[in-house]
Amino acid sequence: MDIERIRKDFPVLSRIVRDKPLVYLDNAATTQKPAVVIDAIANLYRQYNSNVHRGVYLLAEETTQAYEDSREALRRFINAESTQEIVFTRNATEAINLIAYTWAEATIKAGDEIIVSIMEHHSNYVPWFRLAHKKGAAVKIIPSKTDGTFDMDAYKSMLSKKTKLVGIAHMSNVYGTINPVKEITSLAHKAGAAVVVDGAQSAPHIKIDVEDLDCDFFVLSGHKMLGPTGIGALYARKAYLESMEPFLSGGEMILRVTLDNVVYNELPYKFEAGTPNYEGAIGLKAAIEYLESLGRDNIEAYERELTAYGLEQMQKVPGIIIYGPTDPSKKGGIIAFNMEGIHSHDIGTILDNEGIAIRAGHHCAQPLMIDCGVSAMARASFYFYNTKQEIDILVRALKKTKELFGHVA
Ligand code: C6P
Repeated sequence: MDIERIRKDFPVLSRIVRDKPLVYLDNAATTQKPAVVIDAIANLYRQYNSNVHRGVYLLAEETTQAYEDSREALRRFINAESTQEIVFTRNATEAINLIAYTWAEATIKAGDEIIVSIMEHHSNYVPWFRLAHKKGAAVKIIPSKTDGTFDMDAYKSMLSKKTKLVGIAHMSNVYGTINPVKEITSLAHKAGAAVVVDGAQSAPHIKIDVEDLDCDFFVLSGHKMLGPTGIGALYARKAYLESMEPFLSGGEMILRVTLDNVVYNELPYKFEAGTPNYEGAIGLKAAIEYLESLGRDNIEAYERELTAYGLEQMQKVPGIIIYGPTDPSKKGGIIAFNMEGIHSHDIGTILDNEGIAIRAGHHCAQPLMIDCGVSAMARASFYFYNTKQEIDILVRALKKTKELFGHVA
């Protein structure tokens, strides 16, 4: 991994902000885009733009082909069996809502139980909470262990015949914990429950094999893996998609409409009503190819090294409190923290003055904030284009923050 060369592929990384070189450490929120992604989108509009699956002219064929090539790229990326199992959505949130409003709506009954972990992003919590409320079902929350890892014993004790669904983040967007989803899935299946894996944070960083994970549903967001915003995906086993009612209806999702009947389209189009975001899909394909060209094992290995270095260096900052595992083998490149006596928004503002972009707030994971007894955290999150030098800049700025607020703490 020649990081200096790789960084040149990302135009925004050479920006100067607040008179300092940009240090972008908010990759869990969204990632920056390489020129190949930007160019793929510009090229679509300059060369061949048309609607997909409709026209019979050359431009329409080209755009349709590019859109479907993206589906195939994503199938390969997560090792799904068939492109019929890949539904394009706006993002991970929409993919989870699709499951909630179709399969879960038809399946979950009064007295049933849905199990989620305390680490879930609101996207994998609120839809289940709402559904349970509507149906008279219950949501059970798996705690995490004191080191921020998944509590397997607690999970096992919650599983029962009542469990219909298990929703689990593959990688926590706060703790960075990588959860043992294969084991979680296997236990859920033994109890007769379906499993939704939220891969929004894992797909950009670790190799995904939905066949091996054996999950029923897997969701991701393109913008977190170098792709454009507004494109994400739902992977679902074909048998599930076949049994599910459409989520949205209108154009594209039908095969035939008569005066008194509607025949739904084949998979996956039954779930893609309206003109899809083919621009986003085409950008996402370029992102996937870029990630594959770097080598996903190389990305994983480099990020593990970066995370280990970040944990080691950040722990040296006086008064810092780090949340989640401090063992780099148990997590991805996400480090959430607070500093004694300093609000995370103040940390974010001071770092911004140094050209450093991090996120501060509740990270759309308020149940976890409550569990940690805080209302907010600061969070640095890395991607393969970050460097140890950038972590040094972050650590220096954190020490400066501590000095500035020293009298308060
Ligand atoms: N987390 C973060 O800063 P969308 O917004 O649909 O692209 O992704 C939702 C989502 C779902 N699951 C997990 C684990 C996530 O981290 C996110 C998005 C961002 O942490 C934005 S809130």
